[in-house]
Amino acid sequence: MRTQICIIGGGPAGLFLSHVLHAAGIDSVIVERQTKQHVLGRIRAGVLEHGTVELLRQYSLSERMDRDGMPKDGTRIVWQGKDDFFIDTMRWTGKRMMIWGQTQITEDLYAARERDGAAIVFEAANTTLHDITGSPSVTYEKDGIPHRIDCDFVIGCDGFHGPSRMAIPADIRREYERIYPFGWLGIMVERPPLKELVYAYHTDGFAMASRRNPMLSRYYVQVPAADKVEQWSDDRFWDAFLRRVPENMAQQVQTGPSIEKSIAPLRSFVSEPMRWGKLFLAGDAAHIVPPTGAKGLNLAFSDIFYLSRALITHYDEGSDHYLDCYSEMALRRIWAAENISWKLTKLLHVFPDEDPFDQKIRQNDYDLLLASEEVQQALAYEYIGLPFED
Ligand code: RFL
Ligand code: PHB
Repeated sequence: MRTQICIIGGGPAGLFLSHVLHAAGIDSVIVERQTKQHVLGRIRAGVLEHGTVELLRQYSLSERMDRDGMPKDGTRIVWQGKDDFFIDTMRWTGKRMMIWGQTQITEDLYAARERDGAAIVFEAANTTLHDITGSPSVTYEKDGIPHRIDCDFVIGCDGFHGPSRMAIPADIRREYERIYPFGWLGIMVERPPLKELVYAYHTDGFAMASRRNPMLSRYYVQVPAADKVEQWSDDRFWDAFLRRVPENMAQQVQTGPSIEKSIAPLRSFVSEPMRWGKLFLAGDAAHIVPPTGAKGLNLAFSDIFYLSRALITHYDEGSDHYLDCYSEMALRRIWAAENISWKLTKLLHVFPDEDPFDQKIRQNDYDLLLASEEVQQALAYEYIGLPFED
């Protein structure tokens, strides 16, 4: 088989790229390791930056989001069961975010790609990249039969564990990483959510309240990295959660049985550069943020904004200007997201090895936030996400 662009990975990054390229008349094939049901079954992101919302609108992917999504103008931080503070993104940036699940975005992307007759291979095994600096191709096996796709470019949208990043020689890759000694235990509950998104700092650990729709709530608590889901009954989860938020808030939480429960490890990671020869990386394949800033999915979309523009300019105008600066441009936004995600993680989580000095610094960071409008404005600016560059 031959195509212009071979995309490895049918998550949000790969699907959105193939959708945008199709709108510009550029051919692509997506090679995905899992079944579609598996991809749609992952429960992940929930908060979209203003820029992501606008991108979805621009590419006619927003009908359900604009109908059923919940506009969001900030996030509440509660502190040791009492003081609270609102990251007022609307006041300081004039921009509106949206609570809308990654699952629904992925469903809409699959529906759009299938409507447009996309080529998507599911359950592809042993996906391998070849001749990346010459005439690239991708091979895989499906039902035990080997296949090969020749292409102009390979785009690695295959998440943190995929083969694309590893196809870049080790002496070219520079990797920056921080692994946190805790994870987030998340549950989904069929009960009305709290009115606002809440991040809670407590000496027991971080907790958070979010939602997916008026009858579906999403809650998280910080747990030690080695914990297993089986150690956390629903009762234990609710005990931990309710202790970490103020009493008046705890009274408003409608608890119930979980319909999903999972633990996500926390990690910060960036691999540079995001290009090697005719291979380009996008989304979690190149970078991971801890979920505290709600940035991961948004970064996947902003990478695709830059990369699709670069590929379209290559085919339409014969210019490689944007391809040549893709990695540098995307990385500026990625490092800003790494920075705010790390800062919020440090502010809101308990580290097992922290000492009284660390605790004083954390308290001072929070006090400064309460006291200074300049600090509040800076946080809102970072939280809403940087604008895209021309
Ligand atoms: P994905 O979604 O991991 O998709 C990669 C796809 O590649 C496939 N793949 C392969 N295909 C072929 N051959 C192989 N060898 C392959 N290996 C892998 C995989 O099966 C998969 O389908 O990466 P992508 O597209 O870059 O999207 C990134 C986002 O999924 C991720 O950044 C977000 O979910 C992060 N995230 C959040 N981001 C936000 O912007 N806002 C949030 O509120 C938010 N909350 C979260 C989150 C992530 C979480 N977890 C579980 C890590 C909350 C949580 C708890
Ligand atoms: C979520 O709704 O799952 C969510 C919201 C905000 C975050 C992380 C996750 O920072």
